[in-house]
Amino acid sequence: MHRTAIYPGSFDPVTKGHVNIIERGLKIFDKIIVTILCNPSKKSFFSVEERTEMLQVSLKKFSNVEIDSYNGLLVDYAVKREANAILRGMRAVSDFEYEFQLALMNRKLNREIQTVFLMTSLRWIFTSSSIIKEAAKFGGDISDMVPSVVSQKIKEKFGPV
Ligand code: COD
Repeated sequence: MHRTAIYPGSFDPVTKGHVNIIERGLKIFDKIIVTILCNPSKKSFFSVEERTEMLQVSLKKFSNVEIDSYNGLLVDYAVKREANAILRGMRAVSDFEYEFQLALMNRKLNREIQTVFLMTSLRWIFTSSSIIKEAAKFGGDISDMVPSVVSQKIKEKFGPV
């Protein structure tokens, strides 16, 4: 059986923490579709086009990863793409409550699609797109926490880091 997972997120921007989850996910799934969706509680910094481009460059070494974006419900998208699972990453206990709510709501909306959680590598436990943007805004060096294309793009937006 061919197993496809959707890895959904804001990816605003993609970080090495996200890449770590994708690498781990590829040990379980034959294909991962990394999909940019709208999180209504977050105001996006990069456009969908910019985020797509950063994901494409950062993930080009993986042949069985596809990048996409969707405007709507995650479970509808998963059905449309005939995916078996939703892949999510866990950093710390602080992620748990939100991830739990999201997984249970998605299960209520569609009982067939399972959510699979993978733990990040210890190295990326404090890495988040939000903290990276905050540090970069005030001149902090975030270059080792994001793929080089992201570091470059952030420099263009905020000036040298
Ligand atoms: N290490 C490991 N995992 C990480 C790291 C890290 N350093 N950083 C982030 N992650 C994980 C996150 O825990 C998450 O699992 C995933 O990577 C993506 O993270 P984000 O922050 O880019 O994405 P989110 O959490 O904003 O994504 C939320 C969605 C966009 C998926 C959600 O809002 C959604 O599904 N929207 C569409 C509407 C919908 O269907 N909503 C749900 C039902 S109401």
